Amino acid sequence: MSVLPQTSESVALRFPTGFVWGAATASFQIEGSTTVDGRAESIWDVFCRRPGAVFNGDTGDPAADHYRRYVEDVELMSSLGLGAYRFSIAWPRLSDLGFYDRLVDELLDKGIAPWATLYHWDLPQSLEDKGGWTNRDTAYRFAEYAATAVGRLGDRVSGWLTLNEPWCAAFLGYGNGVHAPGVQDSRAAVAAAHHLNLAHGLAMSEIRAHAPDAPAGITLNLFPVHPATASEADADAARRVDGLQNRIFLDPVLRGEYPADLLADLAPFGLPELIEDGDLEVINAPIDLLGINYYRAYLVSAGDPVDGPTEWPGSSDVRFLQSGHPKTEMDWEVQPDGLTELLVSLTREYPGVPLYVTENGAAYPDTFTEDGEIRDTDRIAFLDGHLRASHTAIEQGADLRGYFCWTLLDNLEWAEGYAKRFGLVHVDFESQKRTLKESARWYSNVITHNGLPTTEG
Ligand code: IFM
Repeated sequence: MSVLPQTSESVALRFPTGFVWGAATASFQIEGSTTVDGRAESIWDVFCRRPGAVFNGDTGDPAADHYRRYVEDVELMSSLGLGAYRFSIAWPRLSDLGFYDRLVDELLDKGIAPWATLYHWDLPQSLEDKGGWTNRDTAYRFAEYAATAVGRLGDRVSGWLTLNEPWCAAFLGYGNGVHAPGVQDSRAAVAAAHHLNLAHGLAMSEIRAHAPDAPAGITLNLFPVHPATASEADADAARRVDGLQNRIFLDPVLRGEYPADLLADLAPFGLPELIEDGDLEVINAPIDLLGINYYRAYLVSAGDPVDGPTEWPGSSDVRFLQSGHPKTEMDWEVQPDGLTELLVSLTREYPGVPLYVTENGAAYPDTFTEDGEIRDTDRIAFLDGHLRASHTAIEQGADLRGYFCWTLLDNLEWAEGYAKRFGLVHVDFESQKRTLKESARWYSNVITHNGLPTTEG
């Protein structure tokens, strides 16, 4: 059976009317042009120059050259029928936001709703020189930046997200050092996490001031966490990982408190002392939507603590196990059921917040056929499975309002460089030629029909 729904009659799983269909990107991963129009240096520019930090010594140039080719790229989005486009604003471009002005106008011109993320990891290096996210002051500088960016674009942006995946910024950036700025210090990672939470809350108030009618929230990378066995030790490992990955952001943002067990786990790393009077009220500012980036679930067991840098402060004893599912090129297991579980449990545990999948997608070793096509049936199966899982979640009561595929264009996959391709659209980084993968056409059909075919193709 064809993977493409040919007629509306063949569409079995229809999504709710008004469901938002989009694709997501991030500034540093696609823009290139890192030294033009007054752009300042970011922590990722510096990190990319560190020998061995990024695969192949790749850097933010040329990326997908989107800064110069955005008109062509918006045309591509339009040809796919995207209803929304989630991009991020580069804080280092604060002195000249003209590019985003033009991008937003171009999107609106083509009938595509612009969704903007204020922070997708490109912190100005000048702030890192003062301690970066370990310095509480960075949260206040972020609020100033938010005021300027939202003041400039707030009349036209459809949805705002303060932060993308603060877990990565804190625990990969300052914990195991795999991401910029490459610090390896558990106390620093915990401080970064709290200051990112504070930055989110402060920025929410700037969004309200400058774009009072626009829905706004935060995007978190969330994982269902399961213990490998029924043992107390494994259950405790799962509890700790769930705290460090999920509840450390969900609970202060949506409940106005850090969970008691997490506060105790992170006491040796200074979390209680970081929290000043009034912080939790700021962080608990009402949000209109929660963005969820979902890639996989975790299966964990307890083991012996491991020495050395870790992204799991106080939990270096936890082992992450395979559960036997097929894997993507990132070596991540394909677990669509985890998305259903996550969405349903979020609606149950944190009721009242509309949910959007703001990222979901997969890297595969795309190859061209002789006729110049990329038949990425593995990516289509991945997306199909996760959309079915999203639909099941809606049927089970999850308040899911939209889905943004990660990602529009092949790009710089952070420390993995250009080697890992997540795009719906193939990019030849030398010629900058764009080629639609079969998944792009498949996704376009899903959007057109607001639904999926009866059986997986
Ligand atoms: O490429 C990243 C993106 O920047 C953040 N979420 C996960 C993606 C895939 O690793």
